[in-house]
Parts: sequence; structure tokens; C-alpha cells
Amino acid sequence: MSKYESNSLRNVAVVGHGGTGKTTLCESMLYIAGKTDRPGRVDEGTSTLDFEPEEQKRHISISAATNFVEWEKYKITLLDTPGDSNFAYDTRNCLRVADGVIIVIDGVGGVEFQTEKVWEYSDEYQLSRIVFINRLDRERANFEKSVESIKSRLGKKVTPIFLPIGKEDSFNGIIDLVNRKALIFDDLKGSYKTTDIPSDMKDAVEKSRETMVEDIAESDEALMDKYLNTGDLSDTDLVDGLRKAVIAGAVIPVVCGSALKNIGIANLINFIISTFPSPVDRGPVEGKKPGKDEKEVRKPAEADPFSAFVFKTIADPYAGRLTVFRVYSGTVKSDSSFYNSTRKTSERFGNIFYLEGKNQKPVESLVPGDIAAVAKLKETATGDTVCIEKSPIVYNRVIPPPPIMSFAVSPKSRGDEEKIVSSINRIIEEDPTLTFHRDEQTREMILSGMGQVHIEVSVEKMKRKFGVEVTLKTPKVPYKETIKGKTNVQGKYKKQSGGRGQFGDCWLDIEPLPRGGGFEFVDRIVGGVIPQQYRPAVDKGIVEAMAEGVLAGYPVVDVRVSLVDGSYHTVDSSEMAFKIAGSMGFKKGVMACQPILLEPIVNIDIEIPDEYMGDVIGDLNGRRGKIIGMESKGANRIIKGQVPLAEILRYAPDLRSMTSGRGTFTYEHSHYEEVPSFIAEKITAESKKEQQ
Ligand SMILES: Nc1nc2c(ncn2[C@@H]2O[C@H](COP(=O)(O)OP(=O)(O)OP(=O)(O)O)[C@@H](O)[C@H]2O)c(=O)[nH]1
Ligand SMILES: [Mg+2]
Repeated sequence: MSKYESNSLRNVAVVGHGGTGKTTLCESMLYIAGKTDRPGRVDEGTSTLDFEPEEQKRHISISAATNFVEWEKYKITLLDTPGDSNFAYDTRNCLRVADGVIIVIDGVGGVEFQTEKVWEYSDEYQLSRIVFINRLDRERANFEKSVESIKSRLGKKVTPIFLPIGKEDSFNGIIDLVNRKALIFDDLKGSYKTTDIPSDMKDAVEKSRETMVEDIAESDEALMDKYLNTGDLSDTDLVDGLRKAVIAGAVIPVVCGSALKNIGIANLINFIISTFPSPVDRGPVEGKKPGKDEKEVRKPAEADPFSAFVFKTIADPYAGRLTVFRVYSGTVKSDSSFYNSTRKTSERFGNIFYLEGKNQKPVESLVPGDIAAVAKLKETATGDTVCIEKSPIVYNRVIPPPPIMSFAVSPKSRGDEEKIVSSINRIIEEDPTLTFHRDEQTREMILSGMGQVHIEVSVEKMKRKFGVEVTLKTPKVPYKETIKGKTNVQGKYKKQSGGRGQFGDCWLDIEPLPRGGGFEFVDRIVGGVIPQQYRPAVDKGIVEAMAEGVLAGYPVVDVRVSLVDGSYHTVDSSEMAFKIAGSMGFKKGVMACQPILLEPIVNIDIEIPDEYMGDVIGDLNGRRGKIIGMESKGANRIIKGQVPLAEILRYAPDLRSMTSGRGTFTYEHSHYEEVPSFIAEKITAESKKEQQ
């Protein structure tokens, strides 16, 4: 039996802009709930949640981490997510399985761009939220301004439930508007004394309370009637009404505190329990029958067949793979067999445990809503559903965003290529936003991801976990070559010096094809001037010559070559001789056809707030980009354009700094276009240098 009932579970994702104090807030909750002896500190590397060396080195969260606190009969599972947009996929997966979300806002910075993003994600999953205005002890922190920024940028449904007492350095308590109590925190341990409301705050408190009561009353007709009749609501009405309103998404309460000074934390924990839905409150969840479009529903009940969703995978060099999942229905015990309905395979569950940061706490069985992990599953990956084979269901996964930045990776020590491939594959297991392929043309191993930090961190992880060191380089651009003119050319190969000679002779018509036309070989020989058996050899010789163009050694494309004439020798002619003749003729002919360089052009969609339009468009012009269209998306603009790949190899960090991190973009290959001659000259010269 699980120690908990589904009713007493709260699954809470802690999200927000980078550095707003999410991890510190979780550490503070762990400390206040008596789980740790002292609060873990991100900056000192003692956080139980930012436990990975890559996080400790940078003092940021890179990977979502899980821990839980017990409070009375409740178990609150905390999903501490990274704020950096490089790692937003992990954050989204946590939101996918959470029942409530705490949006942490910095009391100095107010709403920032990543706050808007996590707000959107929370809308997408229809999650109940609480906004926590943190870091109110900092200089220039301003509660009222922060609330204003939430109202203007995120929506009007927010209503303060706590007010801060004191400012900046002297911020030392909160007022609970529901019961009109002032709580003064006089040490850093989170303990507090309850006092009367300071006299200079009485008016402000009454005003804020009235707004809060109105907001809560408006969410429910019965409450509204009561409010209109009596002019107030009882504490119980407020608490119950608030819970309903938060679960329905009609009200978003704003609370405040200081995670670093443990102010307002116990109150936040109480508030989570009293307002956030349990898995049971969230009700049945929808999925599909495997491979079909038919709906399938599961209730958060132990009697329903077991189903769970995998939202995270951790590659551990020693313990193997760790799979983190949320149970949606039914129960599961350690040491049982299960069915992966996404991959249609069976998996054996060994020991199940709760995660406590990097530590694991074994648990015998789980109930609906529980979040837990299991080691050593063979095939199950992030986004998969596991369930009972007899009653299969597949839940929607979070689609990984397409990569936006690539690097060429090469081993630091020779002979490590094999190891690179296997360790990259293991890192990809835990992070599907990384992709890896070998470029056929440039022969480089390309690692792509969400930005520079993402790739750098992944490479550090590879070194730490699997002992492989690589160097990162900007990838080569897969240029191609083609021709603009036509010619008729002879390719002749003749070697007659005693014994059997070599003789092949062909006349070729070479002409350009439209972009994307590839290569066409046309046999127009009449009267058998070249016998049938030698003609395919000419084709082969040309294809070989096309692999390395005459300008800069890039593959030649978009040409048609017609074999129109030639001659042969009854004894000395061979396939080999005609192959060489074809290749010679082609190389010579291309020189006479105005060879040019082609470069890949990508379609790019850039989403930015309006105020950056001028800068971003100007910059795009500087990158030889063309703007094709413009669209609006909420308060943002989407610029649709085309730009040479060579110009956006480092666009991810550039756009980030141009827009203070608020711009995002995606791109995909579109087509090839001629490289302007002043650039082509440089590329040709460089490639000649390299070839030497
Ligand atoms: N003054 C003050 N500093 C705080 C408070 N909460 C967090 N910090 C500091 O803010 C910095 C960032 O805190 P984190 O907890 O790492 O923030 P985060 O939101 O988890 O950051 P990411 O996970 O990287 O997005 C650290 O230096 C914390 O010590 C607070 O209430 N007051
Ligand atoms: Mg963090």
C-alpha cells in the first residue's frame, strides 16, 4: 500500500524566468517542511535540486529535478524546472504532468519574457496557478509594480492574497488578506509571530481585501449573492471559494515572500494544499487507443487499469537509465511487468522509488497521481505511455522543438569516433531536443540543439558521464556547384604504347537544369558509334567527376549531360576507358560553362515583440536575408523570411542578445541559390587553401 491517498497528493511544477529563485524556493520548502537540516544554496553548490556539476558550475538549473515534502497528511511533489529557454522542453514535460504550477517572479524584474512563455504553456495544459513574487528582500524590489506587470502582461485574473510588510532590507513579513493577520518573520529559519496589522497598512489591507473578496465572489454565483447581501464573505467561504476559483482557472492568486530568507514559505505550503487540485480533483484524463484516433479515458482511481506517462529520462553511467513517470490511473508495484503502448513492447519494472533530488527513496507501490522513477527500462523513452497490455492507452506527448543551432563535433583523441556516437546517443536518450547526424557531404558529425549553452552543456555531460571529450566547431556549409552556360565538349582517353591499349572517346552536350533538377544523363548515340555496353560507363565517369566540382571541390548539381557522339576501338576500348573519357570530358566542359557556387537557403520564422522589429529586420538584411511576410501572434510579430544558412550558423545567441532573450526562431532548409560572386571568391580561395 502506498502511504498516501490520491487526495493528499499535490503535484506542483515550479516555473518562471531564469534566476527568479525557483530552485531556492523549493529548497526553502524542503527546509521548512523539515526534510533538510538547512536550506540548499544554489550559489554554494549545496542545492539538492541543482545537483549536476554542469548546474553547479553555472549556478543555473539545466535539468528539471524532483523532490517532495510531507506536510500533515499531504505529499507535495515539487518539479523544479530550469528557466533558461535552452531547456524549455524539460519544463514543458513537467507542466505536462503537474496539477498545479507556481510561477515565480522576481520582485525587481517583474514579468520577464520566459514568464510569458511558461504562462502560455500553463494555459495549454489548463493548469491552476499561484504566482509567487520572490526576492522581495532585494534592493528596488516592488510588490505593487510586480503585480501591475502581471496584470498588464499576463491577464487580469490575478489577485493578491498576501501583502508584504516592509521593503527591501526591512521586508520581514506578510499579511494574509483572508484572515487579516500579520506574520512577522524574525529569524531566517522561517518561524514567525502572528500580530495585528501594522496601523499604517490598515487602509491598504482593507482595499486589497475588498478587491480579493470581489474577485473570488465573481467566480461563483452563490458566493456573489452572499457577498451582495452581506457585503463580505466568511473565512471559510473565501478559502473554499478560492480553491474552486483556482481549480477552475477563474482566479490566479498572488502570494509573496523571500525564498532566500524563508519568508512566507510555510504559508505558501499551506496555500498549495488548500488551493491546488489533487489528482482526483483534476478528474479523468484523455488519451487514445494505440494507433487509432479513438478516445480512451482513465479515471484517477485505483480501480481503473494502470496507466502512466513518462516525462523524463536520466542517463546514468552507473545505474543505467532512470525513467521518471506520473501515474494517471490504477496502481503499480515494484517488480511487475508492464506494457509500453507507445512502442508496443513489454517492460519489466524493478524497484520503484521516489526521487529526492539525486537520491532515491524506495516505495512499494504507487497510487494515481504519484510521481516516481524506475531504473533500467530497456526501450521506454520520454513521452511514452506505460500501461496494462489488456487495457492499452496512449497519452499525448510533448513534441520536442526543432533544433536551431548546430556544431560539428570531433574527438579530442583519435579513435574515439565510435565512443562519441554511442555516448551522444545516450545523452539523446535523456534529451530528445538534441539531434545528431553525419553530414553526407561534409562528412562532419553534426550535433544540433536549442542553443549554444545547450550544446556546451551536453558535451560537458558526455565527458563527465561517459569520459568522451570532443571539440566543437562551426559546421561547414554544404555548398554545391553548378553551371550557367552550355557547351559541346570532347572527352577522349587514349593510351597506346605496346600491348593492349586504352581507348574511349565521347562527345558531350552539357547544359544547366533548373534548381533542384539534380543530374540527368541522356543517351543520344545513333548508329552505334559507341557500342551500348560502354555508354553507362560514360555516365558513371561523369557522376564520379560531379562529386568534386572544379571551383571549390563541392558536389556538382543541376546539370544535364547528353552523350551525342564518339568513337571506339575494337580491341583497346573498355568500360574503364569510357569512364575516364566521360569524367575528363565533363571536367573540361564544366570549365567552359560558367561554373558557379550554390548555397543552401533556409526558411526562417522569427518571433519577436514589436519593439525589436527594426533591429531584427536590419540585422536580417545584413545577413543577406529576404523578408517574405509578416504575421501577428498576440503581442508578438512573426517575421517570415529566407536567409542563407551560412549567415545564421550563430543566429541563436545573436538573436538572444539582440532581443534580450525574447526572440525565438525556427528554420528549415528551403532550396539552393547562387552565391554572390564576392562571397564565392572567398569560399573558393579558402577551399583551395584547405585542399593544399
Ligand atoms: N535576495 C534574494 N535572492 C534570492 C532569493 N531567491 C533566490 N535568490 C538568489 O537568486 C539567484 C537565483 O536563484 P535560483 O534559485 O537558482 O533561481 P532559479 O529560478 O532556480 O534559476 P534557474 O533555475 O537557473 O532558472 C541565487 O543567487 C539565489 O541565491 C530571494 O528571495 N532573495
Ligand atoms: Mg533553478
